[in-house]
Amino acid sequence: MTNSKKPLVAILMGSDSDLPTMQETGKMLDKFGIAYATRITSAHRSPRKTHELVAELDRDGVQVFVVGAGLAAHLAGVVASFTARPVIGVPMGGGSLQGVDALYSTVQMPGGVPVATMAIGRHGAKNAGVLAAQILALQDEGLRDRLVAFKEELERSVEEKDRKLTAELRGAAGAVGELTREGK
Ligand code: C2R
Repeated sequence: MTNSKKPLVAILMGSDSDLPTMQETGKMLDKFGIAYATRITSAHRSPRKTHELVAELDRDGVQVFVVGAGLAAHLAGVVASFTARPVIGVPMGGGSLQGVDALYSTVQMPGGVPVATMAIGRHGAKNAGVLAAQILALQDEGLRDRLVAFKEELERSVEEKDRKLTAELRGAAGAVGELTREGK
């Protein structure tokens, strides 16, 4: 998941079990043509490595950190303690508390050390990719254009779903003679 250009985003995660979720972030960054590095590190299990890795990525020019972790998810907060770059946290779902533990651990940062916390799980991971792109787009007009096109694509996809549903209901209405309940 690391492409050949110099990474502008680092996707960090606490374990390989987070990878299926965090791949959603990578997919969005691929879509916008943003280079990124993907690494596993743990504030709990490998604190020294976490410190060194964040310092190294920071030095190498990473602009935004996206950090996924589950359970007592302290990784994003610890990353934020080591860098002045923006940190986006993604709480993993699953576990006995279905990700609510990770959500609270990620979002409840003490003043001075923000972590922009996304939704639990895949939607959060996807949005982390979009938010990272939006941050980078502040300095990159081409990227901003791609984000605008993405918004238009979202709008078109809703239109398409509505058109399809309306056509299906029309078909059904032919059989039952009506389109909406209000029509009764
Ligand atoms: P395993 O699947 O390796 O047992 O990990 C990981 O992000 C993962 O979701 C279970 C969960 O533990 C999380 N983990 C953290 C941290 N390190 C690992 N929350 C940390 O440093 O915050």
